Amino acid sequence: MTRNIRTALGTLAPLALAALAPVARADWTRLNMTEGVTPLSRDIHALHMTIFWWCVAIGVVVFGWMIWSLVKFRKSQGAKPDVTMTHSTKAEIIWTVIPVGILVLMAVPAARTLIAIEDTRGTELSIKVTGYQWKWQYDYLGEGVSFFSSLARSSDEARQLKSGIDPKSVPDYLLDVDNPLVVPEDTKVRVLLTAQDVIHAWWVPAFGMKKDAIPGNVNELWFKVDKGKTGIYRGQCAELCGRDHGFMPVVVKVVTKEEYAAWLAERKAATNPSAAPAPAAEEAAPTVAALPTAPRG
Ligand SMILES: [Cu+2]
Repeated sequence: MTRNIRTALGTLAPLALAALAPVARADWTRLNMTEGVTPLSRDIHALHMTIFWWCVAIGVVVFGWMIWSLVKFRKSQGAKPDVTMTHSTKAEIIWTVIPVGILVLMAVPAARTLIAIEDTRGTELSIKVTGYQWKWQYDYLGEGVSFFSSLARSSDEARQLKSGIDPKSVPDYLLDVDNPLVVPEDTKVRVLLTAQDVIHAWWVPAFGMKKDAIPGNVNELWFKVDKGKTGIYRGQCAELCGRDHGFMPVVVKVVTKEEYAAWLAERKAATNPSAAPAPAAEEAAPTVAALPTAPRG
């Protein structure tokens, strides 16, 4: 019997190793949650890793003990089952108190992070995000700037049935939009989320943030992208919202405060050209540009 097991193991082990070879070469960091580019995303990642290693330790102890017991007290070694034991108060207390203690220890850092996620004090910029089937609308509150953000035309053309366009030839296929959300770095941005038709969810993994956009309801989230982390960040609608759910990506362009001020002034002029004659627009521009660069406490 033992020889049979050894033969089977001898045959299976090389096969298992061969099957695992590509796994060993894989980029494991890509499987994990992203660390992101905001203080919150780093907190969430740290929390995730802490709880992960707690779980690993618990797994090692529980399975280690179990396997050791199976081997040590096997029948072939003369182990006899204890058929008289029906109840042990001591054991029940131990297996209740230890897990409760571990849960309390886990709850402390988790509660701290959850509170930080809800803390929108000190917001510097508020943007209302409205989900539609199947696009996003961004309203810069108090700035009079508002626009829609839809799937980029190159992706939209390629996705049509029998378009003849190879999706692989389209850069950022299904992940690009016509008008990205533009925000400044190192600025606390509050996002107010709602929807016009059905439930959507606004998700940017690098910001560690995902929340439902619900019709008739306003949800809130915030992010503050680290200084020096300018660039394009991509996300998705994360709530199945209908036929084209997969075709309403989120793209956030993070720029410097100066670039943001210039972009906002340009956008305001483009939004309302008749209300702002040329000289007035020129006068207004420096005021707008001065706002985000002003020193903050
Ligand atoms: Cu959706």
